[in-house]
Amino acid sequence: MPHYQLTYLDLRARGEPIRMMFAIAGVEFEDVRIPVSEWKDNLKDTPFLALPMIEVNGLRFGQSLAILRYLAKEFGLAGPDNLTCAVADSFCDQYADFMNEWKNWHYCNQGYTEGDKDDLYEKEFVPARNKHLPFFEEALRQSSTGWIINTPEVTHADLFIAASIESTMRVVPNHEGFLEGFPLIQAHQKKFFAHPKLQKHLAERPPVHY
Ligand SMILES: N[C@@H](CCC(=O)N[C@@H](CS)C(=O)NCC(=O)O)C(=O)O
Repeated sequence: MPHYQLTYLDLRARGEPIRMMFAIAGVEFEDVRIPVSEWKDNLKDTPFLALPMIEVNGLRFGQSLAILRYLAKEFGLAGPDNLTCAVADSFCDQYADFMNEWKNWHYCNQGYTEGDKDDLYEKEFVPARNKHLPFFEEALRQSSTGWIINTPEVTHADLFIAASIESTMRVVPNHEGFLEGFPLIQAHQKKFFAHPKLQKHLAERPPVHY
């Protein structure tokens, strides 16, 4: 088994799906957490001036979804065949597009940038939420297993979407209202967070802001 070292901020956000991947696979990894106050000082050693970054047997690479897909393939959590894996990838990319559409609001809301956070929330976050969440609700409506790609077991798409929704809900002003009108996504959150192999990680992870 390679030595895995994940470097990310002391946040859940883009690092937590990767940490949860290790937890569900039952694989040890080194969890390097950079304090948010030291974020920008630590970017120069990363491949794309951004975190997360993983080091596997001395090789470093970035981009959270590339990391997640690689690990899913290594650990047998990428679906039963390439086509299923590609569909899972498409749902991960779709949620990443969603996050990118409200990034300006998020950075302003967290105090990382200047701006009118209430205006950005109405103009950026709300329309993005109303556009993207129905895609995931519809996928779950078509699933007979309760997992997003209708697989018998969890895939990286379930993991990325459930972990990202959890982080998103911690930053939105109306936490519970975020999933209002999307009962199948709510059920998917419950199913994912009840996964037996996740319980130790959930009990032991630091209680960070998001
Ligand atoms: N698409 C990249 C985005 C990475 C990203 O934006 N990371 C943030 C932290 S969550 C960062 O370090 N940004 C660098 C900066 O803002 O200068 C990924 O998913 O890994």
